[in-house]
Amino acid sequence: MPLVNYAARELTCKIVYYGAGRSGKTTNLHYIYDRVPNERRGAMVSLATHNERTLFFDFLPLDLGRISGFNTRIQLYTVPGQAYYRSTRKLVLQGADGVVFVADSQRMQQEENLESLRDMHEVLAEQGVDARTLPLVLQYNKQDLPGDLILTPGELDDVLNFRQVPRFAADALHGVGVFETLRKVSQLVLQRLSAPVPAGIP
Ligand SMILES: Nc1nc2c(ncn2[C@@H]2O[C@H](COP(=O)(O)OP(=O)(O)OP(=O)(O)O)[C@@H](O)[C@H]2O)c(=O)[nH]1
Ligand SMILES: [Mg+2]
Repeated sequence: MPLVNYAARELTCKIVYYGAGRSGKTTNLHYIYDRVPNERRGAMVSLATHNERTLFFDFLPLDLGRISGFNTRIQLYTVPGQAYYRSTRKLVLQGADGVVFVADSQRMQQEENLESLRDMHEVLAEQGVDARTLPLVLQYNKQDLPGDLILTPGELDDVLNFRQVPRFAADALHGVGVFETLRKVSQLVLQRLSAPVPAGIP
């Protein structure tokens, strides 16, 4: 759930970039950090190994300004994609208000994408989160690579997009699709906040 401080009229939401190792999660955050004006961003924290694999997580706080009278902040996190960091992924995903699943578009990475998507659903289930209600956006990254190496967005939909959630083709290295993805997931998270509570829920 988002952190709401009614007295100070502040709202903080957590968005997690999930996906297999080397799919491009950290690259998304670097691109965002580089393009957002100074006064709208906090320090980016990256805990990585010497070869730039995420070891614990990346963290980037952004200030969206006033929305409906609340000073609104979003905190972006990435998980470490490598299989053996599952317990860290679980910690980072805890309390997420929205998720961007970054998929590697390369043909040969589809097993890894599926495994990571499965892992995400398992972790959410362990945390008692209904994955169907969590705002989710898919990003088909590395679409800049040669056509014979990658799947098209339509083909990736068949492999990964069972829920038919919003998805964006991207080249995070050059920023294509990066802000579109961020804008969409933020919009879904904020929309959910203002949605009326379903009948029957105390
Ligand atoms: N060609 C291309 N390369 C990309 C793109 N996005 C990321 N990369 C490269 O892919 C590699 C892995 O990117 P990262 O952002 O570190 O991947 P990650 O998902 O954070 O990986 P882990 O931290 O191990 O989970 C790096 O060499 C990036 O430069 C893209 O859109 N196109
Ligand atoms: Mg990373």
